[in-house]
Amino acid sequence: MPDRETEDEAKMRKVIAENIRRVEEMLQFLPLHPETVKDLRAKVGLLRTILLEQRAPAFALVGRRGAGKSSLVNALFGAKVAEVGHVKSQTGQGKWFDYRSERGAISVLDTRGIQEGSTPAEDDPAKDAVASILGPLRRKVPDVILFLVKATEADSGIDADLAVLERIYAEIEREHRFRPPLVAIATHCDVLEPKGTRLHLASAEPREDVDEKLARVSEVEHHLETKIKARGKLAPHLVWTRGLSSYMSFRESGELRGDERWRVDELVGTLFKHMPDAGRGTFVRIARVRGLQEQLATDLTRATAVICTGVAAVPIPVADLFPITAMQMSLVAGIAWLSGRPLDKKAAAEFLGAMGANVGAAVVLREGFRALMKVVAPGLGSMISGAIAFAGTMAVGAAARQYFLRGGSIEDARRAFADAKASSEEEGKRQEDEVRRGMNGAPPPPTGDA
Ligand SMILES: Nc1nc2c(ncn2[C@@H]2O[C@H](COP(=O)(O)OP(=O)(O)OP(=O)(O)O)[C@@H](O)[C@H]2O)c(=O)[nH]1
Ligand SMILES: [Mg+2]
Repeated sequence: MPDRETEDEAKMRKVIAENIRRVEEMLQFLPLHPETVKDLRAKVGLLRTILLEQRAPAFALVGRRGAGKSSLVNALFGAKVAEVGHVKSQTGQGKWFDYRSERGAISVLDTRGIQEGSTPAEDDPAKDAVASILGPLRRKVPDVILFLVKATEADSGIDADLAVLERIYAEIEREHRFRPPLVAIATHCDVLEPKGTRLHLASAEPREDVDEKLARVSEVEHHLETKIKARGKLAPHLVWTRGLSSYMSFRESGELRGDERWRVDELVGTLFKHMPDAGRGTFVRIARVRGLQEQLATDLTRATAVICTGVAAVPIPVADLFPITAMQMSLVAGIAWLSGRPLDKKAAAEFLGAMGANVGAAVVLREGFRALMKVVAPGLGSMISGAIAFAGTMAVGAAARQYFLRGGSIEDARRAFADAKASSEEEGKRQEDEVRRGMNGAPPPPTGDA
């Protein structure tokens, strides 16, 4: 559980946990094919992980002193959270440290510079730089290991660094039976020749200068990748090798003075891709990359919509829409949270209120009754159409994304709602068919999205 949880957040989490528990209970009563159950459980699991079980993503940053480890942490936050050393070696004894902003924390093992040139400013009793990080690695396993080299130093003595990296991998493997993905980064690419050519403002620079600089960046990347690939113990784990710049300048007060970050968004995308769901929600809040927030919010929406389709198949009176409404409310709260807002009822309730009280449920109710008038069916049970529950939930999710992630107005959100509802109806029918087929003992088609 995230620390520093406010009372409101704790309350909201309790409500969501209760909703999810109730839905799980309901789904149990559905005589579904085991594959369909498995799929629904996976979707409930995603909601649970994103909304209830988030933790700080954990990165081990390995690199010589001055390679730019602390700067990279700041670059991920887009704010000054880590002390950057300009003269002396800054980061002391290797330990896990939570860097945090009001949007969440990233747990970083900011190793003291490997191959020290000078004693770190903070006292480190451990003589061996490697020994100082083995202890912490035993205590907690990183989601991703980031290996940093200055672009200008990539060809000097990198073998010793890679030997250290191998030791680190061996240790993690021994302790955790896990080998984290490895991301190799050449930092300080902005200072490669031609030094004055700004990569972060490339469109304003002469094309040939930019090309020359990019060619140098590629050269460094190629060299770095070749070196790592030559080591059998590291090669299988390498997922990404890129040059970038994390340079940002801050005033004493912490105020941002200059931002020359280049390709950090690509790095963020890579880290997101290779970390478990339990860290993803927190990470997209911190890094504020809209595309990734959207991606996660879309996943949440779809998962909730499929679950609601299942819930609609449970034979309960039409009026008992509680679980569907509650799940839609949780979805809205979750999307608001991904955008960086606190996880509490207020934002979700205000939004739904402004949209026109419980829009999604209203749709389900209205169309459910319409269906009831048309069809003479025995038992009022499954009169809430799964297709309508699906489309209504997709619509709520689309509206929330429009409002919370894209900063749209309530009017925009209403439009997004109507569009998404119309465009999800066909898929809703397919989803409903799938659930019904499952109830008749047939497995879902293999292409059904998981
Ligand atoms: N131009 C440029 N400077 C950078 C970049 N990344 C870091 N720096 C600068 O390099 C110096 C060292 O950066 P740090 O982030 O403190 O390096 P570190 O790896 O944390 O160093 P230690 O904690 O001492 O091991 C600082 O002056 C940073 O401003 C970059 O991509 N480009
Ligand atoms: Mg540092």
